[in-house]
Amino acid sequence: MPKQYLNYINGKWVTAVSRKTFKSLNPANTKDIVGIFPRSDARDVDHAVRAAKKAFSKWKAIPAPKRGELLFEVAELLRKRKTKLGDLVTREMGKVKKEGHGDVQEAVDMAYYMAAEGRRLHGQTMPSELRNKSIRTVREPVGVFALITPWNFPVAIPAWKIFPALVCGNTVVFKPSNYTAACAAEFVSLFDEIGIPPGVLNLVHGYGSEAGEALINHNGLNGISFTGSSAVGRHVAEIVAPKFIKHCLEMGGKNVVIVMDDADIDLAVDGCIWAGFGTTGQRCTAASRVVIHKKVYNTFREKFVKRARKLKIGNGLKKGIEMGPLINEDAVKKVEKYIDIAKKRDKVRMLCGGKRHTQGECKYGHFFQPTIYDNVKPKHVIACEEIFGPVVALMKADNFEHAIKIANGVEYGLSSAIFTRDVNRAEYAARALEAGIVYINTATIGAEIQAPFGGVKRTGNGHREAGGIGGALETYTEMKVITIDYSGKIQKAQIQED
Ligand code: UN1
Repeated sequence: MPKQYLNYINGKWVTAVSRKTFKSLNPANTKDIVGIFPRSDARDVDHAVRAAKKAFSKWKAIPAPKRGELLFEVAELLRKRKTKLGDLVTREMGKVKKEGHGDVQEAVDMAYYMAAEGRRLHGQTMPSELRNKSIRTVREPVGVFALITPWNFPVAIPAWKIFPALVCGNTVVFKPSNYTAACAAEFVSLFDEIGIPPGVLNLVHGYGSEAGEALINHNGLNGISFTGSSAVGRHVAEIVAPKFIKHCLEMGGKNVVIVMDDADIDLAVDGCIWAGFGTTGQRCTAASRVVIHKKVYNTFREKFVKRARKLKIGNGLKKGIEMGPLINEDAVKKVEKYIDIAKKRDKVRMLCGGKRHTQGECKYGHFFQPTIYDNVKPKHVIACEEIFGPVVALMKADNFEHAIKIANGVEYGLSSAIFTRDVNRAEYAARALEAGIVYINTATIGAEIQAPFGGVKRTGNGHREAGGIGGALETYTEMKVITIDYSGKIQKAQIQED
């Protein structure tokens, strides 16, 4: 029997008002039902937002180091449950076991990091132009934050948002993807276990079109953080921007790896296999374009295709499997749509893959072969649009400048990488690439949580996740300026006295 899960509102586990439910399935074997969840609507969302609002003043009043200590307890539990929760990530989301465990590890890292931020949360002091007057800044929580997360990092991305939001003194309504609702529920249950005060963290399960839509439309929010597609991100912005509430949007990517003629080719191949086909290409940081210097194009292509063909596809819980399934049937159809466009409209040559993988046990899952295209041009659709699957476009560059031009010729700007042994070129590329993240001699994926994470152009709207000051803490706090004039006079800044 699949496990029955509930919403978590005001410190209690409750059903949806409608009593309706939905299921989440194992994408490697859709006969395996992972869990049954409340299908929430506007009424459940309203209960959760009210609970978060009610809890806010008390939570805000707890000193930040003490809030951090509570989060530290969650970090300890999370670390102890890593194997169990990591296996669940693989079962519900499909990424291979090592990556499932890595997903939880990223959350553990974030938990400890943000718990300790409770003892920092620094402001600044600045000198006044007047005597006997001091100026400083302090960080204050924003209020009730709605956190809407995708399925591709079912524990890590919620952790990126929940830990900084809470340590800064905000209260939260968390709406995870319906595809990875069990991971979200197990994660939230850790906060319940350590006794987080009621209403501080609320979990509402459901569909984006129902619970998600109700949440972004709720008038009780002070902030919202969303990770997902650019289309949905735009919709969120259209709804919340007129209300002037903080909205941090983390969206798509069309990330690039540049391979220069002086690169260590085997290293570059390794990096591109990991960045292109790790997590079955379903990372917003995945490298779906590889721009290769013409002198090494053929060598790289041969080695890369050979490696991709050998990747072992299957249920990620099994030993030796290197690539799991796509998340659902829609994702497979989306990849197939791009394969059709590449063939019929852009007439690009496919080097390998292009089909569903249905051998043996895989017939009950959403598996797809690693797919590589040859000599793709910047105008081709597969070089411009985010596919979110195991599809990589190889592109040829005449020289370094040309490679940078191709790299920057897309509407997204999250992650990027260059393989070269020339330190000057590496530094030049690091400055010239239009992206929030640049890697030198390594893959585009695997950002560490202590660094700010986010992108430019269509990828984001100017906020950063993760990291401390200059990163997530900016999103989850409002800066307040406090000035004390201890001169006993009304001194006038900027005014010249007669
Ligand atoms: C995402 O795909 O939305 O840098 C996040 C990485 C991971 C996070 C990816 N740490 O690939």
